[in-house]
Parts: sequence; structure tokens; C-alpha cells
Amino acid sequence: PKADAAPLAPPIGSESFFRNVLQRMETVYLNRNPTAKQVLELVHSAGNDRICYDHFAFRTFGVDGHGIDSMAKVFLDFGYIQKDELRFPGKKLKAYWFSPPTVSYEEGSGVNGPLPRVFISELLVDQMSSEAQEIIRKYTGISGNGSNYAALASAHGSLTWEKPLHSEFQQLARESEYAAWTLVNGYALNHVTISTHQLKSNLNNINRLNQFIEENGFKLNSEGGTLKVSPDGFLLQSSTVADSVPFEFSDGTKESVPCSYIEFAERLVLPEYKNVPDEEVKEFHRRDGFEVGNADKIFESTSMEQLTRNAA
Ligand code: OOG
Ligand code: NI
Repeated sequence: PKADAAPLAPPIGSESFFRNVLQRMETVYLNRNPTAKQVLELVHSAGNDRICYDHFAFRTFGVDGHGIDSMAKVFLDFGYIQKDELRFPGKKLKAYWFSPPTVSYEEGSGVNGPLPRVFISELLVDQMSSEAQEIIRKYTGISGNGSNYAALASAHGSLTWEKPLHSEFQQLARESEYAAWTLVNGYALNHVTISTHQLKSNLNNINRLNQFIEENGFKLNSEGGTLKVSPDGFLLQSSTVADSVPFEFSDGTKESVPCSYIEFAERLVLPEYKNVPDEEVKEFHRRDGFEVGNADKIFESTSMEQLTRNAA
């Protein structure tokens, strides 16, 4: 997709259809990831009838039409705008984030609230070893035109390729945990992010929310410190460690594999709006976008190092 291809506003054909798609993706995610489900219930029960999502995130293989564009299509078709590119040379990844269209009604909770931003990344497959490339291309090859149905696969909770051999998963995991994750999770929602500042209770501060989550027995990603802070100081993020789920490989081997996690983001009011009264502050007054330094550490929420770490 082209960054300058601004669609006519408002481009949404059927907002309810689009929200239903998001809801199916969310349902697949909540059914697979007990931590995400429990955390949402916990925050909800702590005086937050309404939870707004800051963003949804997906991972892809950047090869044979299976990259960012395959997952971005449904969002672009429903009025999202492609924003900044982010690069992660060490992880051989790149990403784009997408801003949601304006909608007439966003007073609901969850997928019926403000539309989430979207963060989609892709593995730069060409930069991987020939062994890893062979495995990835085998499965994107099996998927074939499956990449045209990324949103359908995500909403349905299905891979667009066959399940891999255990040895193939292990080979990828040695080189890139992102690659191994994507091989077994495909287009599944990687995480949703709770918009911390939009909560109504005193959990609307990310430090208090982090403490509350940990007090309730959940493990947060400790990579680079629990709280990830952008260089400008206005984007604060944290996340749980991913759940692992039983997976049966095509050779019959059964093993737990990393699945999804849940994230928290607090966006502070920008300096130029510091005099706007609290009750008049809108999302556009706050820090927008994403941050490479934060994201680089958030990616580690599905890493073996974080999954096997003892709680602090
Ligand atoms: C995405 C990690 C980055 C953020 O908000 O910066 C991220 C992933 O784990 O796929 O979610
Ligand atoms: Ni995120």
C-alpha cells in the first residue's frame, strides 16, 4: 500500500461488518489465551465498565505476498491510513502502523469503542539463512492464495498453511523466535492493547496498572525494564508474557508453543496541549504512533527467555 493514498472520508461501507470481523479476531484470541482473558476481566471488574483498545497487532512473513500488505488490506479497505515505517535490523523485521478512520459512534467498549490503531510487522525473509528461508517458503508456498484471506484466517483462527514438522519449528526458533511464532500462529491476533489513560478507575496510570496486574499474579515482560518509555517520554508501554498453548505438529509431536499476550499503553498529553482542561482532553491531544525502542522490547513478550523466566 502507498502511504500517500488517502482514501475519501469516510470510506467505511459497513462499519458493523468491520467491527464484527475485529470481534471474531478478538474471540479467537481470548479463547486461546487465558491470561489475556483474565486480565481483561480483572481490569473490567476493577471499576472499568468500558475498556478501549489502543491497538491490535499482527505478525507476517515478508515473502510471496504473505507480508504486511496481506494483513493490511482489510484495514485499508475500511479506511485506515498507513503511517510510519519502523525498522528492527537486529530482529530482521520491519513494521507499519495504521491509524483508524473517524467513525460516528465509538461510545461502546472493546471492539465497539474507538477503533484501534493497527501494528503489522513482517519478517525480512530474504535476510534469513537458506535453511530458514526454505522452511518459510515451503509453508507460504502451501498457503498460495491464502494470503488473500489473511483477515479471514485471523477471524476464523486457522492457519493458511499446513502444520509444520517439529524439527522445522525448532530450526526457525534457533534463528528467530518471531519466525517460529508466525509459523505456528499465522495471522492470529498477536496482542490487543488496553488504552490505559482511557480507563475510568485509578488504573488509568500505567505504573499503578502494572502493579495491580503483578499483585494479581500475572507476569509482565521484564525486557529492558517492565515499563517501556519512548525517548520523548510520552508513550509508555508494558505487556504480559505470552501464554503457551499445546500444539500438535504434523509429525505427531505435541509441545507447548508461545501464543499471544496483552499489552498496556498510556499516551500522555503533548506539551502543546498541556493547558487543555482534563475533561476536554481527546485522543488527538496525546502522543500518537509507536516507538522502535519500545517495540523492540515488546516483541520479546513471546520469547522463550521471557516465558521461562521466574516471576520477579
Ligand atoms: C509487536 C511488538 C511491538 C508495540 O506496541 O510497539 C508492539 C509484536 O510482538 O508482534 O506491539
Ligand atoms: Ni503493541
